[in-house]
Amino acid sequence: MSIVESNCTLAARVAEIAEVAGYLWERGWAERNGGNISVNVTDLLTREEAELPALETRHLPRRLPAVAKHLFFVTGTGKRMRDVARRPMENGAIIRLHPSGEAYDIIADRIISPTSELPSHLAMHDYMRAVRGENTKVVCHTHPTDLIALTHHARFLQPGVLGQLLWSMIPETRIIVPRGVGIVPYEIPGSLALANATIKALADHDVILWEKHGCLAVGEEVIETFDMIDTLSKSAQIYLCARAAGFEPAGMSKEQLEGLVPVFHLPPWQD
Ligand code: 2HA
Ligand code: ZN
Repeated sequence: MSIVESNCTLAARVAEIAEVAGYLWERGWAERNGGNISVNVTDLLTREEAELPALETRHLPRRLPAVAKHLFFVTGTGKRMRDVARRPMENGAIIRLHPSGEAYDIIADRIISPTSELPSHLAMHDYMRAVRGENTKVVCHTHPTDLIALTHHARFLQPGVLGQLLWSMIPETRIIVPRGVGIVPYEIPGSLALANATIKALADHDVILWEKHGCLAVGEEVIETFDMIDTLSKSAQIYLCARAAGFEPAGMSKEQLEGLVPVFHLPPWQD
């Protein structure tokens, strides 16, 4: 029997992940096996479920003390988001970190190898747990065409430039992504260099763009990470539509952007 058949709280969380996986595919952000999702589910498993025998054990490239003994749902390597949407437990796995934080067990439902980005995701969960506390449970990575296109321009790789531009396209972006976007220069997918640069950027942002690769968002709920990326993508589309129509969009003025801060209780922008 699948673990989600006996645990309706876990089943509800996995259903949310499946729903968002479907959105990533429908948006055209998840070609083939593009993208990956991990969610900390430690609070959702019973003691007996958390102690299920290891189906397989694997070592991690570095010790992650803040998530030792934690449990995660992670999408599988080589798995397609459109398949995660339909059959999440056949395209993802529940893993448990060892008390040492140096290895993990795959415990349910079957041996599905976690995403190639697992060491990066876990390093981010470890960082978030240590720095932000227990509520930031989700890491979602995907390949939004419009946002990736913008990372191909040197001007947008300068700190703050793309974040300000995307904010200035519609008021919602400033409100829904109040900490703006971080930019990480190109690194090999799945590498620790990419993970380390991303963790640095997460100190100031909830959404990070990886040059010529994709987007990564962290949050409390998987739907919240989707909403942030979706809103940024909307801004990118408005910018690109205006450029395709032959003009540079005016963008919201500094005053218009600053007017949102007290109304929506937003953190002010720091250059
Ligand atoms: O999981 O998107 O970055 C496939 C990827 C790697
Ligand atoms: Zn990717």
